Amino acid sequence: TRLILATRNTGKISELRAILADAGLTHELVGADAYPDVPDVRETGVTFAENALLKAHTLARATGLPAVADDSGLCVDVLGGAPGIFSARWAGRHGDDKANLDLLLAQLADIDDDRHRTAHFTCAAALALPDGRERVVEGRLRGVLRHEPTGSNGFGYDPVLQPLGETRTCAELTPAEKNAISHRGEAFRALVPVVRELLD
Ligand code: ITT
Repeated sequence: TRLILATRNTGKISELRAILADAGLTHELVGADAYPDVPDVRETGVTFAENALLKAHTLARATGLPAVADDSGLCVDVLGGAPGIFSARWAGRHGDDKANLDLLLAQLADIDDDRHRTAHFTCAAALALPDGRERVVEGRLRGVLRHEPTGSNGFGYDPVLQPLGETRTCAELTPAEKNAISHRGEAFRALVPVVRELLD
């Protein structure tokens, strides 16, 4: 059966395909771009979980198929958890990774002590069925924020987050290395048994 990936973020889609395939999910995975008539979801929730559920329900209702969604972001301790759910549009324009990253580094420019540059990525992974049933789980990746972007893999804030216990940034890890430890990997590996239980 088909499972909709309720996202238009190409970085997420390629990670999700790998994570879900590695976890043994055999459903045909179709991105939201295959349904251009479905309008962009307004992310009006105040938590990652709420926004992930909004996206999953919108696509499930519109397509009549089960849908999974990812709402994620970077939470910086010294900024009180910002950018958080606003990570994709921190500098203004939605999805401008370069501008978001430059703004974040500028905001942290005066903080030299690594103990005050701690942050984590959070990912909420939601499943929604056309009949309204829903599930949501979360994953986290903790790390420290570098002063300069390094590496060219991944997307978003990957070039500045160095996971705890790593000497490389997320953007220097291979996709498989990142998925093995990432917030997205943790959340979607936890969602797979739930997908199996509800869909099979
Ligand atoms: P969809 O709503 O279509 O899924 P989006 O990019 O708008 O795509 P979000 O609202 O969940 O998705 O925003 C996620 C942002 O958080 C993303 O644009 C990045 O800036 C950041 N982010 C999330 N996961 C990340 C990761 O694994 N590595 C780096 N940055 C990440």
